[in-house]
Amino acid sequence: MSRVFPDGFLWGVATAAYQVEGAAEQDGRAPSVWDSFSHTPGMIKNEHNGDTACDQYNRYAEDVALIKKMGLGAYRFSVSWSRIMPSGRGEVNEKGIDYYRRLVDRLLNAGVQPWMTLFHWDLPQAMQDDLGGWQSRETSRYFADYCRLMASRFGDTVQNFMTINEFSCFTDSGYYPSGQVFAPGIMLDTKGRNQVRHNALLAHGLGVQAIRSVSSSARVGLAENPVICVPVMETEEHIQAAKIAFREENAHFLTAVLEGKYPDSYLRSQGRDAPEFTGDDMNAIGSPLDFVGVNLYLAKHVMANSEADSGYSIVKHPPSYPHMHASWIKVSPEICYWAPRYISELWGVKEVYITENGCACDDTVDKYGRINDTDRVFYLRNHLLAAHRAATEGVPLKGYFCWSLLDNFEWADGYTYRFGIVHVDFCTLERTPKLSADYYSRVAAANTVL
Ligand code: PNW
Repeated sequence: MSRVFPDGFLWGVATAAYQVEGAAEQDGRAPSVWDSFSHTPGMIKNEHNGDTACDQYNRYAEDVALIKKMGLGAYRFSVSWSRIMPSGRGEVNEKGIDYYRRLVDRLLNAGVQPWMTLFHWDLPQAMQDDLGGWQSRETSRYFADYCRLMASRFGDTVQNFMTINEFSCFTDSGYYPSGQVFAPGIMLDTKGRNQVRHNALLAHGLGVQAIRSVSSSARVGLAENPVICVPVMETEEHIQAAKIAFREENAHFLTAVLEGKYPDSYLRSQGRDAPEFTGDDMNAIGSPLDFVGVNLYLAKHVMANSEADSGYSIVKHPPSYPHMHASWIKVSPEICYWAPRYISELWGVKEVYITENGCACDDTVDKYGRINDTDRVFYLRNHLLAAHRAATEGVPLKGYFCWSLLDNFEWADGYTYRFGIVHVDFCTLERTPKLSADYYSRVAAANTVL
């Protein structure tokens, strides 16, 4: 069986500002909710924070050189909003703009496409303090202003913009935590949570419109982590059930974005807790996109169930289900096939990118100073086989970004989980490519699963 990807398939790596940049107080950057949260005792494992992280702000040249050496075609990074606008609105910090200008220019000179995410969870703290963060629609409007600014400054050099990374991780986990608690770590009631979700969707929609209003060449998408429904087995009834589930389980995020409306079943199920919204909101939220990016980590296995009203049920992972070092990363490579396929079938999306996929491994450095992360290579190979299946069966999957370029600040887990294909020594900040970096770079060069 050929394992060659279609010509032009894009091979990239991804990171996010708060996880890699460091330089928390350099050149006029103001704190984000993640700075405050990580400095609150008890919120992050080992009281770690992103003050220094990988120091990419000062070492971006070295990191771009690594990407170039690996022969990759794209780097997906995010912009720290409070570096650009310290209060989230109003005054622009030109030194912040300059940093991303330097990064983008360096990438372009290295032949690497910059893929810019505008929001990866690090809301300016001032917007939390003054407006109540995502509880306020004002935040959505200010986000659009920030998007307009970035598109007007970078529309000539950056072709691909993503508005928002993963709605659930800064709405549900930030304002209605069940399990993981993320910034700002506030507990709302269901109605409040639903309004926060809506305001986040609105920010995305207004952001898309704002970018398009100043740049006719910009391509706009988002990077969402949908609930990834996969059939328990590939028979017609389970495949259909998982497809219905994919739309229903994502009703309040991806489905609303791609249909420009909340499914009736969602509004009915929320009853009096349903969000308040206008028709204009929904028109903005449903703004056409040039591509849909999905971050793929773990499956929800779905089976057809004629006894359930919905026609399906979700099967819990049995206790012995295999997982990687971070135990929430269950191994289900088929996510890289079913998510792109269902997205194209349900909504007619013409370009899908896997904007993140990867895993944490318990990496060790051997006596030669090498990190032979055969488990990460195993993980990548199997996920890439599933992506290859999609791309060669006619699903419009156009590229893959590995999470992550570097070991970095893994949110509430601090530095305890390593997701990089390049190892970072957090004492010296030295970068050492792992076996998986060698593997991934050969895959990209051959455009083939190896
Ligand atoms: C993503 N889940 O987060 C983020 O985009 C990255 O910043 C992060 O480092 C990476 O995945 C690894 O955690 C997720 O529970 C967090 O399904 C949680 C989930 C998925 C993605």
